[in-house]
Amino acid sequence: SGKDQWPRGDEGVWRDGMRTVDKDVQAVTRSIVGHVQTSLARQAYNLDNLGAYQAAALSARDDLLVNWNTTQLTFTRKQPKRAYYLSLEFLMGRTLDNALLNLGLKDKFTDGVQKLGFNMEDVIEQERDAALGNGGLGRLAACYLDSSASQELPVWGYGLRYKYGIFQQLISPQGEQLEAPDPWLDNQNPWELPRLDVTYDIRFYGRADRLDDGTGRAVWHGGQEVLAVAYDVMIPGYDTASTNNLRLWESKPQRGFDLNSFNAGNYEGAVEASNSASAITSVLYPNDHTTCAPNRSIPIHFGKELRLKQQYFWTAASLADIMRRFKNAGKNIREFPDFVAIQLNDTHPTLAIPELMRILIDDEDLTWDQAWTIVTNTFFYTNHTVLPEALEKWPVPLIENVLPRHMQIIYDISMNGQVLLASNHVSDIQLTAFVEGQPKQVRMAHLACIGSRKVNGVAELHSELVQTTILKDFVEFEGVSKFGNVTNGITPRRWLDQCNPELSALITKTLKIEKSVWLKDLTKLEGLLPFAEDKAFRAQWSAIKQRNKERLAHHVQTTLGLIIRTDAMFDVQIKRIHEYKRQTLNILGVIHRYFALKKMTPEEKKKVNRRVVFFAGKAAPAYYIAKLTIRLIVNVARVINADPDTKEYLQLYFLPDYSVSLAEVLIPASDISQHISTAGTEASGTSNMKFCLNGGLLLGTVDGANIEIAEEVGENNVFFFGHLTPAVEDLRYQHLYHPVPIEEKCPPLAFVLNQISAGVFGGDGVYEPLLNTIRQSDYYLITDDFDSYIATLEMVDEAYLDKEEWIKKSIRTTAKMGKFSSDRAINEYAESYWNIEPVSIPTGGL
Ligand code: B1H
Repeated sequence: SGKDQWPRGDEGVWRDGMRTVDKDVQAVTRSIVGHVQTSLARQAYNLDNLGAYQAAALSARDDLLVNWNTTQLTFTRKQPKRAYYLSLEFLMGRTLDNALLNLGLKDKFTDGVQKLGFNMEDVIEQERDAALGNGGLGRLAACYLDSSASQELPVWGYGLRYKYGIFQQLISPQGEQLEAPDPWLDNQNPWELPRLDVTYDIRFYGRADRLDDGTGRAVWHGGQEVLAVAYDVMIPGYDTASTNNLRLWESKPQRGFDLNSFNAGNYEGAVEASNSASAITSVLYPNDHTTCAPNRSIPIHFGKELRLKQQYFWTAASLADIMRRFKNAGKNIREFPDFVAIQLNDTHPTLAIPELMRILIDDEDLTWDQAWTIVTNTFFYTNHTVLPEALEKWPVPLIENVLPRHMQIIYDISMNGQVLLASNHVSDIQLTAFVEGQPKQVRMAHLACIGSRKVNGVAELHSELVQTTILKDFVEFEGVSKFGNVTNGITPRRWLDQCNPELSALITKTLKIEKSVWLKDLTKLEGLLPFAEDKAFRAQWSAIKQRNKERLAHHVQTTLGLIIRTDAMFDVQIKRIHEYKRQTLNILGVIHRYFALKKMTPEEKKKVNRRVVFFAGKAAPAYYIAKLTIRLIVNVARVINADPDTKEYLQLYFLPDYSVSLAEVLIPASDISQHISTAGTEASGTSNMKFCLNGGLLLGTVDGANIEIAEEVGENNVFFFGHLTPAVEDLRYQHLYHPVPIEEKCPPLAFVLNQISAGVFGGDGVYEPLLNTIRQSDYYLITDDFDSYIATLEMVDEAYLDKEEWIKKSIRTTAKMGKFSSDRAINEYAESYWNIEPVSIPTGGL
C-alpha cells in the first residue's frame, strides 16, 4: 500500500528529493565541488590531494547510500532468509577505487577529478587502509562480503570497530621489527555511518542466579554494563545496485561517567570505569595463530580477559541486533532458523552459542530442548586451522568470572551431550568441550561443533584433516554428513580488475565479452587457453607483467628510496611471518644461492637466471622466533645487495608494513610466488590464488589450496616439492628419537647455518635461537625439505630462461583460475549451508 511505502507526507515531494546513481561527469564534478564547499568547508584554491580524496569519497558514498537504502528497504519488505557473517576481523583495505569500479563510475570520476586538476591515482593513494585484520582470515571475510553483495545475497557482516587496526610495522636499523599504533580513524572515515541510535547494553561479571521454578531459567544481574554502538559500512556489489551492510560495534561507557561514583567522591573510579568500557574495542589483537604469547619469557601485553570481553561484547551485540530485526518482522521465535543463518568465522564468535541459549531460555521462556533445536539449526562453523597452538581454549575460572550465566550454560550443553552419548550407548569417545586440568578449560572448537548445524574446513586437504584429527570423535558420533568443505576464494574484482587494470583490459579484449560477464563468471577465463599459442598475444601478456614490475619498482623507489632492477625474475613471499609458513626455508635458500654465486666464474655467471627476491609480512609482537626471521632477512639483504660479486644476479628486499594496498602492487608484478608451508599446516592460503590469477606461477608444497590450484592448472604448470602430509608425523618422530646431525643429513644446509653462526650476516650470535629451532627439534621439517626445495628452485630457473614457455604457463595458469572466485565459494555457503537465495534489487532507487 502507499501508506506502507511512504509513511508520511506527499509521495511526489519525497520522490522529487531523491538522489539517483546514474551520473554523468558533470554530476560527478558538481557533487565533488559541493562536498569541498560544504562537507569539508574548504576552498578550491588550497585543496590538496587529501582534500580531493575526501570530497571524491563523500561523493561516492552518496551513491553507495542510495543503493544501500534501496537494498535494505527491499530486504525489510521481502523478508528473505538472511545470513550473518560473524568475524572478529574484516581486512577491507582501501574502499574508493573498489567502490567506483563496483558502481561502474571509475571512468567518470577519473575524468571529473582530472577536470578539477587532480590525478585519480594520487587521489586514491591518499586513503588509509582499513586494516581490521591479521591476514588471510580477515581478508577472506572481506572477499566474501564483496561476493555476497555482487550476487545479491542478503548477507550482513558483524564485527568490531577497533580504534587501532593491525599495528604499523617499522624496521629498525638493526633489522628489528618495531610496532607503532595504527590510528586509522584519525582522518575522519567517510565509509562509515555512525548509528548512534542503534545501541545495546552488554553485561559482564555479576551473578547468575538459577530460578528454582524447574524451568532451568536464571537471572543474570549486577556487574558492569557497557554500551555497544553500531557503525555501518556499505558493501557495494559489482554491477548491481545490491549494497550490503557490515555492522561494526564500538564500546562506550553507558553514561559519560558513573553518577554514583561521582557523588561518592570517587571521580577517579568513575573515569576508570569509563576507560575500561572504551578499552574493549580499542585494539585488534595481532596474534594470529596463537591465543597467547608463544614465548612466555616475553611479557604478554595483550591480556586474555580483554580478548574474552571483546568476543562476548561483539557476539552479544550482534545477536541482540539480529533478534531485534527478526522480531520486528513479526515472526514466531520457533521460526528463527527459517529466517536466520549465522556463520561463525573460526571459533572467535563461539560464545554466540551459549548467548543464544541464554536469550531463548531466560528471555524468551523456551525449554532447553526447544532452544537447543533452534541454536543447532542456526549456526554454522568454519574452522581455519588445525595447528594446536591456534585452537582457542578458555580457562573455566575466567569465563565463570566474566560470564557466569554462560558458564552454567556451557556446563549444561556438555552434560546434555553426555546424556545423549550414554543413551546411544557410546561411552568411549570424548565429546565434551572440556579439557581437564588445572585450571579446567573449554575447547571452543568443540563447543562450536556441538552447537552448529554444519562444520567446514577451507580446502579439501584441510577439511579432511579437520575430520580425521581435531574433530574426529564428532564425526564418529554425529556422522560425516555434518562435515564439509568449502574451498576458499578471492574476489576477482579487487584481485584482478582493480589491482591489474591492464591485464583486465587485455582479457576483456581477447575474450570479446563484456568485462562484467567474466568478472561475474570467472570460469570464462578458460577462453584464454588457445591464446597461449599466439605469439603476439604472449608478447602483450608479458609486456603487461613487465610494466607491473616497473610499477612495483617505482613504488619501492618512491616509498623506500631503493632502486630495484626489473630485468630479473620477481620471486615473492608475502604473508604473516610464522615458523609453519617457513620464511626461514626461503631465506636459507637465498643464502645458499648467494654462496653458490660467489663460487662461480664470470663465464658461469652469464648463464645464471637473475632473481629479485621479495619478502613482506608482520610478526606477532611477542613471537620472538618470527621477529628473528625478519632480522635475518633484513641483514642478509644488506650483505648481498652490497656485494659486487653477486648483486647483479641476486637482490633481496624486505618490504616493511605489508598491507592489502601493498599486496595490490606486489601481486601483479610477481613471476613466481612461494607458498611453502610444512605439508598439512596451511589450511588453505588465499594469496596463492591471487598470484596465479595474475599470471604468477606457484612454487609450493603439497598443502592447502596449492593442491587444488595444481589440479586446475595442471601439475606441469606449478612447481611442487617437499614431503607429503602423511609423512610429517613420522619425520617428527624420527627427529625426536633417531636424530641425525645436519652435517650428515643435509650438508649444504649445515654450511648455510654455519655461515650465519660465523657472523657473515652480522648479529653477534643473535640468530642462534632461530637456528637452534632447526638444529634441534626441527618441528617444521626444514632439514627434510631443504634438498628438494633447492632442486625445485633450480627447475624454476631453468623454466624461466625459456621465456616463451614460461609465458604460456602464465597464461594457462590465469585461464584455469575460475574455481577460485569467492563467488563460487559464497554460492556453496548460500546453497549447501545457509539455504538463502538472491534478492533482486531495483536500480535507480525505489
Ligand atoms: C587462518 C587464523 C587465525 N587460520 C587466530 N587461522 C587468529 C587464527 O587472532 N587470532 O586469534 C587469527 C587468525 N587464520 C588462516 O585463514 C589460514 O592460516 C589460511 O590458510 C587460510 O587461507 C585463511 C582463510 O581461511
